[in-house]
Amino acid sequence: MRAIILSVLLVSCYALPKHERKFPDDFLFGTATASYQIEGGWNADGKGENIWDRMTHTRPEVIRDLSNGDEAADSYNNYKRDVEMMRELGLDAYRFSLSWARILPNGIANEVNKPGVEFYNNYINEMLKYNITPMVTLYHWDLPQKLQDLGGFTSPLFPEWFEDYARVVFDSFGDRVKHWITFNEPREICYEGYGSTTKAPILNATDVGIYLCAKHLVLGHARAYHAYDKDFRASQGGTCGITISVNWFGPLTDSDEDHLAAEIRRQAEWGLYAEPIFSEEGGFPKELSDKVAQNSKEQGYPRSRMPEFTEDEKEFIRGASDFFGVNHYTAYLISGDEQYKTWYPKPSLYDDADVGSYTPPEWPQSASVWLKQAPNSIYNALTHISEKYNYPLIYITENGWSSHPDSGLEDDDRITYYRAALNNVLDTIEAGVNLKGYMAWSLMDNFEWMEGFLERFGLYHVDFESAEKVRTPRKSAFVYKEIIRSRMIDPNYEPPSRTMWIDEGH
Ligand code: PNW
Repeated sequence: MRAIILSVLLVSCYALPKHERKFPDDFLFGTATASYQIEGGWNADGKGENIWDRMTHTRPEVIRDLSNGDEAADSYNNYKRDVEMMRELGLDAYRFSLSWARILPNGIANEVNKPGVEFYNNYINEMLKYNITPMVTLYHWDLPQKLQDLGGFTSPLFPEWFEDYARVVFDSFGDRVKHWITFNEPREICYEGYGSTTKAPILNATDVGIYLCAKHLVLGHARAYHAYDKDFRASQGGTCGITISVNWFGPLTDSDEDHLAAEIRRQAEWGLYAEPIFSEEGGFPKELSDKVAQNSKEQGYPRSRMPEFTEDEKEFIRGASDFFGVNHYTAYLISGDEQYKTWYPKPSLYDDADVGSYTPPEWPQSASVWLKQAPNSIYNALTHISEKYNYPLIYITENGWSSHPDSGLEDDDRITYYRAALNNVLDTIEAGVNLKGYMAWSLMDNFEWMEGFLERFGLYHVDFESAEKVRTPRKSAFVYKEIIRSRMIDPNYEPPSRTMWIDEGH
């Protein structure tokens, strides 16, 4: 009997050659962008100042090419062209973010900026005209400066500011938007923005910044989720989740030491934000919080640098998400061995974690130092979080590859990356992961934060020198279009020409 089952299994696994496997019909294929990276119009029509406006205007030297997002790809004026590109690709969905200060110039919900709301209405309505499902992120890193002046994410008032903003947003767009993402990448907000100098507001409060931010961010997420659940879901019928960056952190060797090191690194990278929301127990991850408590004591702090949640808060946060949004790009191999450790400020997150990391030199390198093409990393990351958190609904809300600005339109390295990633997505679905969508980062080249315009992630090239910010499809755009159309990955597909078209029905 077992032999029969085994051979049936083998036959069904091997029945389809890899390149004939299909994505399910209801699988959402999309692309992603973020407000500050594409919109421009930094002070147009009543928009308030945000932390990226402030930082790039007062500290231009922190951006590698001294640029800023004042104009970016000018989607504020080019939104119809953006939607035309979505139609060219044949997208099912488009993920974009709202600029908080464009809607609430002071951050506080006392005054709504009508033209800001109007802009997003136009963007959304234009997508819906062509059956493109909007997936909307409320916060992709552009905090209103006024709220930063009051402490931003370190303020215990942050959760209520965020809930107030979320209510305005649900109220304004929720009749048409059914996929809400509260925050994009808590790690990048909290560690990079508050615990180091790699994102605005470059606070560099290495000891407590990240942990204070993590607590208030997670509480803010839960407040927005419950507001939606209680007051909007019944009439609007949508879903609300969060997007966390989940790269894969596996053990370098099979030793117990490396397994433990990898677990601690995962807690430091994404467990801090996922554990309170998706775990049964709730609260911050145990091993890491024990380490921080112990270190804090030795360092003379009167209490742990990592704050705690009350039991009521834990209860409020636990389960407060309809799906797990995953941004995934790469992998690292983690070790407890001293030879792999590097220097980190003391005290800080990575000093607390105290593990080393390694990436094999043979993994292909993109234009971004941190981004290499790692084998099987989507499968490893997604099966891991599925097992850990009882198979939540997952969307990959970002995945993509960067090239150099002068690398042209023939982006075969990006095509190789996407094909490998999407084959790995199919492996992941076959393994039983409840994965329902994939958003490529990015629809078009955009302002890549501290790297300015020096790293390009677009399926479409953008000519930032031109007044119209002309968009031109790269070869990868044609390949992605064919994957979406056929729901298959043909390893040999060559676009017949480089002239774009819109298929009937799009
Ligand atoms: C994401 N990492 O950031 C952001 O959501 C986007 O805004 C950004 O443009 C895109 O990825 C490309 O950088 C990340 O170090 C930044 O692994 C860093 C990492 C991952 C994602």
